[in-house]
Amino acid sequence: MIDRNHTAFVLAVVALGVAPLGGLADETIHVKLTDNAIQLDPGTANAGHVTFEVNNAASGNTEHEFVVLRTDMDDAHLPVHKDQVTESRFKKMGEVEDLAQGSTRRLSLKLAPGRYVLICNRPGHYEMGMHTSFVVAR
Ligand SMILES: [Cu+2]
Repeated sequence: MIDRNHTAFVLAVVALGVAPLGGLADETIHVKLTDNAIQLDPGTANAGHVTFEVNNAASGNTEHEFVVLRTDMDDAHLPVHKDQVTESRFKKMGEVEDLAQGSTRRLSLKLAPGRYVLICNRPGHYEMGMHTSFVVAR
């Protein structure tokens, strides 16, 4: 009887270790920063720990950055002042700054379900198209 209980206990522990627990997903989003776009693969995530692996794929020797804002706004219609999105109007979740052409950096965030906007806020880059929406599901 003791052996049988022990086996059941071990099996239960193994099952917990294998099964993903709701809300604790750990996902990686590949982010490609081009001169006029931000490309995501995949384009959505589940709530929990999300790691953005951000690559600056600029054609020239251009530094980019990557900013995560929490907002329901359309990513194409954010408030702009002097060629930059007014970040102070939003809840900023995190960012990667001064990313050199060709390099990759990781940004790990704990994200709740909802809508986010991802931008590069180097002067003029948002207006050149460096923005996209990002949805975090439950
Ligand atoms: Cu940029």
